[in-house]
Amino acid sequence: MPEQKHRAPTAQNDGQPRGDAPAGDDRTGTTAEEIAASFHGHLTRTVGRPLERSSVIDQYHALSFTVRDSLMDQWLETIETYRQEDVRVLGYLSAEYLLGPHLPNDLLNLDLTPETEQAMKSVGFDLESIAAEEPEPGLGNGGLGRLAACFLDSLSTLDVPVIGYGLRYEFGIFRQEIVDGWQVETSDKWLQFGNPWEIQASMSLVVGLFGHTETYTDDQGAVRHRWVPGYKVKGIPFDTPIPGYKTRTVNRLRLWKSEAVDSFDLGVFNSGDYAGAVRSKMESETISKVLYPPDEKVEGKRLRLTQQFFFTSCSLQDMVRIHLSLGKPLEEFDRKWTVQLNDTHPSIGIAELMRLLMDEHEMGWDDAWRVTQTSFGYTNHTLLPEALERWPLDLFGNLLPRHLEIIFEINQRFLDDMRRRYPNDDARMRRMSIIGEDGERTVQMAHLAVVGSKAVNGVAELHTQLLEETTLSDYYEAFPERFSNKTNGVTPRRWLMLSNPELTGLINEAIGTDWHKDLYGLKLLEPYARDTEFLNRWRKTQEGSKGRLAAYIKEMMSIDVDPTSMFDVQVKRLHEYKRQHLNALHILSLYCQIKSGAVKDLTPRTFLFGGKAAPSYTMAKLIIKLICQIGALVNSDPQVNHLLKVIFLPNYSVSLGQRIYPAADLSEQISTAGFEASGTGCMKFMMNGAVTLGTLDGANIEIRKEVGEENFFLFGLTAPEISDLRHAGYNPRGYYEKSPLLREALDGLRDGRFSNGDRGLFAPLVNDLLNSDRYLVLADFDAYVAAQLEAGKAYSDPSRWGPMSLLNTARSGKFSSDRTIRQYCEDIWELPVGKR
Ligand code: 26V
Repeated sequence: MPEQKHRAPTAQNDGQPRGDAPAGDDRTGTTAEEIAASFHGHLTRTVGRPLERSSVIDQYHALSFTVRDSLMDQWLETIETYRQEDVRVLGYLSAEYLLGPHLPNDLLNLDLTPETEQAMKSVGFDLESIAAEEPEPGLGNGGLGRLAACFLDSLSTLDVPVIGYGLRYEFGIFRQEIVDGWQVETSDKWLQFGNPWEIQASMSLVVGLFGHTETYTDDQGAVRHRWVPGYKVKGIPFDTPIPGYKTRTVNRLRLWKSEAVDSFDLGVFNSGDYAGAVRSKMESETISKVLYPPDEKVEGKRLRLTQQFFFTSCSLQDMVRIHLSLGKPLEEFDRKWTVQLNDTHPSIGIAELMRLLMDEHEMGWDDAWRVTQTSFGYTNHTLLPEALERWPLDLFGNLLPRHLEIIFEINQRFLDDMRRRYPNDDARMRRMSIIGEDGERTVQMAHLAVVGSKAVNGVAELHTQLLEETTLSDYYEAFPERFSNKTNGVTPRRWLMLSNPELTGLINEAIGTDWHKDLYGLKLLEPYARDTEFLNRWRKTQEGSKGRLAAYIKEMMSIDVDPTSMFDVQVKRLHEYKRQHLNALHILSLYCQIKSGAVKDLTPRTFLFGGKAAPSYTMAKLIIKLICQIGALVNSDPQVNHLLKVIFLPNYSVSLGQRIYPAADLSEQISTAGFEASGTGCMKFMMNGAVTLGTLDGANIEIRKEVGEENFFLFGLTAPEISDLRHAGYNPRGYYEKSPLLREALDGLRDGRFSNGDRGLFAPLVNDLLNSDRYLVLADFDAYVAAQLEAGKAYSDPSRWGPMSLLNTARSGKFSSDRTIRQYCEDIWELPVGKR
């Protein structure tokens, strides 16, 4: 749909200016006066508060309803266009969406920010303060969920028809507080004051659980199977409009809430069992209650599988329902729909679509398999073996008995086929089976996803290569044509234009605005890398962002940081493979060197950290404590604190990220090579002009290729070197003994020098590093210190740093999620991309 700022034609409004129509009657007007009138209308009629006694949260609700009105017209128009053009649609299945605040983003995409600012001013309010009231929908843990949100933005911007499907968690990712240096989790009640961005659709679907299966003969004498569930729950859809940037396309995100089929058992209630009467309601509602952190162990395992099945079944039933309502035969399901599995969480969908087609719509196995297998695509997001989902057979069969039968049959037919291709190769058959037989028997969801999909992809070049060579090598050998790489990307709307309006203004001034929809257009900035005057403005702009972050730190944590110091930032989930402790050990080493007088003229640095640790991940929580402990030590020491500051910013989130990326000088991407599938934070830093210090891992490799090796600080072992080292036998103690800096830092930790004499506090961490060090922190330490030194030197010379920073932005075009989505559309989804 073409770019157009004005209102959609409606029955009352044919798109022509309406002359004397009273202001306030049209709720989708785009002038400041019309927005103010609509806002006023919502404040009084929808929220029910007079202007003068309204709270900021009332104002936030009224303004959100105002913006939503504009979205709804375009939404209806989009749906009508899709219907008339009978378009192919992407069903994107994801257990997580980390959307971030809607209001400022939707205003940007609708191109209504200046008018809305003016409208709010005209009624005596401030848009920024109103927007600050929005609770962030934190329906994800990290990169995987944020990627899904960036994809939705790009899909709408490129006019691609999609329904994003997921779970409407009542409690999103926990809020993180830091108490005495330790992470403390509190629940995230993001829905407590209502959510103006969602609309409950007036329908529901039923999902079965537990029970047994039956075989019967139908009227035509055919033998059929059916599932008799022991328990049923209702799925209620809540839709959120997803506008594209300067296009009239508004797609939908449909999130499912679970409810009891009968919310209240009156019979049981009348018999006097009051608690029993509400129990089933509570159990049903538990399904969409909480977002799981990624490392929960046995507890909750069944609930997690239930969540996955619940939202996947609702979503597929919804697609089938829409398909049939269009009068289409289910044999053509795969022509109308392409279904993407965002990791294995929704991969039970392969068995569920088979069941829907065969048991509920009487399709034969071969047709159902053809439709299923050509409908699905699977994206893998991690190589960590402990993160690959495997369900114990008895748990799975108890909850989903019919699906287990279908999976057994898929597996049998698949292995029969493989046996014909690889005769007498039992070892290969065992490796490829969907049913794992090592120890406890399991259903291996990644195997099901590969067998049941037409396309499999990794999320960065190295990651895809490692998938093909290691984790999924047997499958790659059998079906190489199914595999491809789709390097991740991030939306430049949220991560540059919205979060860094100052830099955006400077770029627009220099090269115009074509880059907003084609990020490769940033290349036009390259000549400015030789323009001293422009580089000065570039630096000033970044210092402005650093100043604002410094003010935020002062307000939240009462700590002064110097905006002219180098901002060295690591923000991401806490995990040992991401090696926040490598960063921390380096800071400790600098501290020791300053104290001993070995180092005097250091480039002043502010080390910033942020990120959440999974609640049961003890080592990750200890690493947070370590960072905070170092912060307490360093920040209060007058001998050191003019050179070093260490800040752990609590409750890292999308909105906090938007404050941090524009203020970063150095982007820490220091995972052990081969472990970070892609990383997407690295791309947000790069777009905002931060220089990367990193290993050859994930998307870092491609960032370095784009920006040039002279504009990237590289260190550390490569993935093949690590594999060789492990084979030869890795001995972390050897590195400890050889490196005086490392010895000083680790010994200090062990002796309690940094923890007021408490020798036990960091012992688990030190012992782990010295005795096993699975992520090779010690092997990479000296190289990391050297790269840090080099980065510090470069920063202290503005004539060197300025061009580096600018070229990072100029060469970040590849890392727009628009590019990623175009590749999925072309290679996997077979979907046309709208005109730019
Ligand atoms: C899951 C688990 C579960 C068990 C314990 C350890 C652990 C560690 C990580 C995970 C994450 C699984 C999926 C995920 O979030 N992957 C991330 O996906 C991003 C988007 O593709 C990508 O940029 C990140 O590199 C990748 O970690």
